[in-house]
Amino acid sequence: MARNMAQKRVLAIHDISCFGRCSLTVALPIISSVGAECTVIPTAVLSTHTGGFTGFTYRDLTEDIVPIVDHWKTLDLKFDAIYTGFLGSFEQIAIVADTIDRLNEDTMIVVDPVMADNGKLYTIFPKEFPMEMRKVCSRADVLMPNITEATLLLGEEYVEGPYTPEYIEGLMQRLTSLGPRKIILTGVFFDDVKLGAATYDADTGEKSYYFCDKIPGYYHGTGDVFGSAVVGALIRGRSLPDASRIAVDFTVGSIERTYTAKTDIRFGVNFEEGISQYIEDVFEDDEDLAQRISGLASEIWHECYSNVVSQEQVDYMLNTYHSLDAILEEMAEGYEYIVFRECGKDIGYCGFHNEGDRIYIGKLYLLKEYRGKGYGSKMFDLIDNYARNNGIDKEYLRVNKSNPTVEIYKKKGFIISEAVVNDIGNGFVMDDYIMEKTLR
Ligand code: PXL
Repeated sequence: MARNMAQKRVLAIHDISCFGRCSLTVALPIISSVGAECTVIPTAVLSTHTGGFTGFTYRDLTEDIVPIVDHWKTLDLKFDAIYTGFLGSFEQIAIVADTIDRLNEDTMIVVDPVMADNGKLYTIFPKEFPMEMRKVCSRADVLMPNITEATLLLGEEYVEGPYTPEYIEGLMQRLTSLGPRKIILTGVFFDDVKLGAATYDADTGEKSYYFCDKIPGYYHGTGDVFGSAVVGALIRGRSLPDASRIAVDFTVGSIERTYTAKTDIRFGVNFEEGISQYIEDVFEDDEDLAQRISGLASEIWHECYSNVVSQEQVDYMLNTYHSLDAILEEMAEGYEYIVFRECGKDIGYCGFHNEGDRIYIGKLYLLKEYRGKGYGSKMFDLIDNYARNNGIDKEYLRVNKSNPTVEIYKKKGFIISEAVVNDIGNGFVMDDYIMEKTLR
């Protein structure tokens, strides 16, 4: 785990709901857990959150916000990130938008426009609230709405799921017209089994999805667990898709523990017992990743290639090209490795290398039960996108002549350009095709 770097400072602007595990009582421990300083502006103090409780107290602290920021201006404080969530009034929205402007100095602004779910604006808010919330959203670098919030922000009709990738990607693209370049959309589902999050980066065109099995019921504060986990991961330098995946795993783990314990759902989710795993996920380094890849390679080669080449050759290939050291060496040479994951389980990976004029796709592997489900296409999309972003329009790969995937690669636009027989030592040969593709 590599943790050395100048300590980051995050400002979390949320209310503090004293009981019920949401807002600041969630943001503080999660963001601190990855070694970032978590500074706060409490916007209100409530006895509990407002979801499902009646009779809660509410002390509005809006009038304290400007004096707090005025004082900080005398201290010359700098923030690496500002994370906002639940805001209680139009006035608070205006002041928080202004606070962002006053404190933003190369600061990553992450906005969770907490206001609605399941097609409905929370009953405490007037119907004009979403349009006001746009003021804060327009200042965001990363916007993290759920689908209901996304449609309200865009002034679109709420659509019941299941959704299609086209709809989800369209929604995310339209959200970038409000200002933010990066979107994380939560509550995404394409069927009744899995639920997850999607990401879109308008600067790179990169999009990603990550799903887990749906757990029955509705859980309060999960948006704050998710959002805080995203902020913690991003501030420690993880990519948008990684941050989203890590946050989904953390949130779903928290829901699972709560579901199993049959806790009153108003009491929030047990995220506390997931913090140590969250920290491990955020600080995963190349060696941890290479370990996972090597494990996948072994499982996939034994299952898949034992019929294509001899058992001895499988072992030789694994020890020579898919060992922890071999993978680490490739990473050091600039190979990109991306592991595909679902429900906390690694399901496959791709590895490719930018050779300047073309991309060499060295690895494209999926566990048996995940083949034929569209993951391969996602891997190709991801590599195509990488190539385009790097101004490259050619990709190539090599494949054993008797491997049935030759036909799949043809369908993906690859053509056989060469047949090669390579002596790879120990009496083994690779009898391969080189296949290449030109992007258009
Ligand atoms: O979890 C978001 C949140 C934050 N703060 C308050 C809330 C809620 C959600 O209901 O009521 C006061």
